[in-house]
Formats: sequence, structure tokens, C-alpha cells
Amino acid sequence: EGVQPQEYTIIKMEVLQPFPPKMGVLEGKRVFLAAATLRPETMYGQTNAWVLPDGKYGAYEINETDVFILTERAALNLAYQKYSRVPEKPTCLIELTGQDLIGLKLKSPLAFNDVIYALPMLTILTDKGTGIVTSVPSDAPDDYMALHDLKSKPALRAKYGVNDEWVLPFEIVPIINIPEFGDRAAEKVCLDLKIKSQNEKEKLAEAKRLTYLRGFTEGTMVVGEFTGRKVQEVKPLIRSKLSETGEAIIYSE
Ligand code: A2H
Repeated sequence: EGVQPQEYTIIKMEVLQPFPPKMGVLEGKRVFLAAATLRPETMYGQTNAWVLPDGKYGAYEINETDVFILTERAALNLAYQKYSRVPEKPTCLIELTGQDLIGLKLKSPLAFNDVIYALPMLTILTDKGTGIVTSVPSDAPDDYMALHDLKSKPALRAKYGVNDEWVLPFEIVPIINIPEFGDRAAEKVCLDLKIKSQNEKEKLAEAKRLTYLRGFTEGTMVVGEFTGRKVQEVKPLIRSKLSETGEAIIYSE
């Protein structure tokens, strides 16, 4: 943990009906996977959500209308910010594991894909953000490699009960152009560094370093209402917009 608080945008990824039997108690409520991101301007390129199969999550009543699925730690942190109905003790309606969430059908703000699915990522940390990550394989090396692993390894899909239709139809959506990196920067850098899987931590850290800085300082949007404008300018605009429309909230830890 750094000294500076990290300010995330929590993207409200709506869980579509019908809910699986295990989540029956949530029937009739507005339920969201609460994904923490530092890159709200990349939400056009979402292809899926990531959950940790062994991770412990809960469905928390966050205010009068919304239920968020996230870690207990994040629910408590959020309670001390401004969204919880019962600040000191957010109500957990049901405890869930990441495995319970795999295959949930989602609708996420700005995504060009109308429907996306919750899939397993093995490197999610449960002591950071909400424990839920939204996947943008065009620009996030971790997302690119985790999706590549699932697409190329039928045994990995079988192990976590992932249907082919939740993964195979989803292609990279180009959203940002970076000089010399092109419009699928994460894929290019993972190929250049010959990264083989989501578990190659050190190489992925290098890939993230390379894409993050260049993307932020030199990237240009190639989709959406801010097409042609610099990522640096657009990021705060998209963040404010998503929070004004109630599709996201700001979260710091
Ligand atoms: B970012 P930082 Cl396009 N475990 O969002 C692992 N990774 C997590 C996480 C957790 N518990 N919570 C959030 N994250 C990811 C978009 C994105 C992100 C892009 C490019 C880079 C990037 C789409 N995924 O992050 O350690 C989330 O992925 C590069 C680091 O707090 C979040 O932003 O700095 C980022 O890591 C937060 O990481």
C-alpha cells in the first residue's frame, strides 16, 4: 500500500436476469458486479468481467436500490464513503465465491458488447480494489493474457465450468491508438515480450509499465464521443459522465 490514496472508478456491471438458483434471494433487486478500474476511458473495449474463483465475495445492499457484489473489505471501505444505507455495517444479503459468479451475464456501461460474462482470473488480489476487475484486452496486458489463456486452453475452461460461448466469440475491441504500439497495445506488448500466460508476473509488470505510460501520455481515442482526443484529457470527462449518470461511483482506498 502506498501513502497516497488510490482513487478508483467503480463500474456498475449490471447482472442480467435470470439469476442462478444460488442467487435467488436477490431476485427483483438491481444487482451489480462492482469492478474497480483506474482506466474509465477504456470501458468501450470491455469483453468480460474477472473474478477470483476461490475468492470470497458478498452481495451487499449499498443503498435503497442497489446491491453490489464485491469483497467484504471493499464493502466496509465503501460504507465509510458516501453510498451505504447503514454506514457502519453494510448488510450482506448472501455470501458467494468467485466460482458462483462465473458465467453471470452482464451489461456494462459504454461497452460495445451488449452482453458480456464473468470469467475466472487467477491473479486477482482480494486486498485491492473490490476483487472484481473489468476486462479490456486491447489495453490491459493482464486482461489480454487471461483471455488468451481461456481461449487457447479448453482444459482451463473445463476446470472452471466456463462455456465456450462466454469466451470464444469475444474479440479485442480497438479503442485507443498509441504511436508505435497501434490500437491493440496490450496484445502487441505481450507478443513482443513473448509472454506465455497470465502467471508471468514480472514480464506482465514490464508490459503494464510500457503500455500504461505511453497510453496515458500519447494515446488517442479511436471510438466513442471523444474520438480523436487525447486519453489524458478524456479520462476525467468520461469518469464524471459515468458518475453523473449513476453508472459508476468514485472509490478510494
Ligand atoms: B485496470 P493498481 Cl485498460 N487484482 O482497469 C488485480 N488487478 C486489479 C484488481 C485486483 N483486485 N483491482 C483492479 N485491478 C486492475 C482497466 C485497465 C487497468 C487497463 C489498463 C491497465 C489497468 C481494465 N482492466 O491497470 O495496482 C484494474 O485494471 C494497470 C495496473 O491499483 C485496475 O485498472 O494500480 C488496476 O488493476 C489497478 O491496479
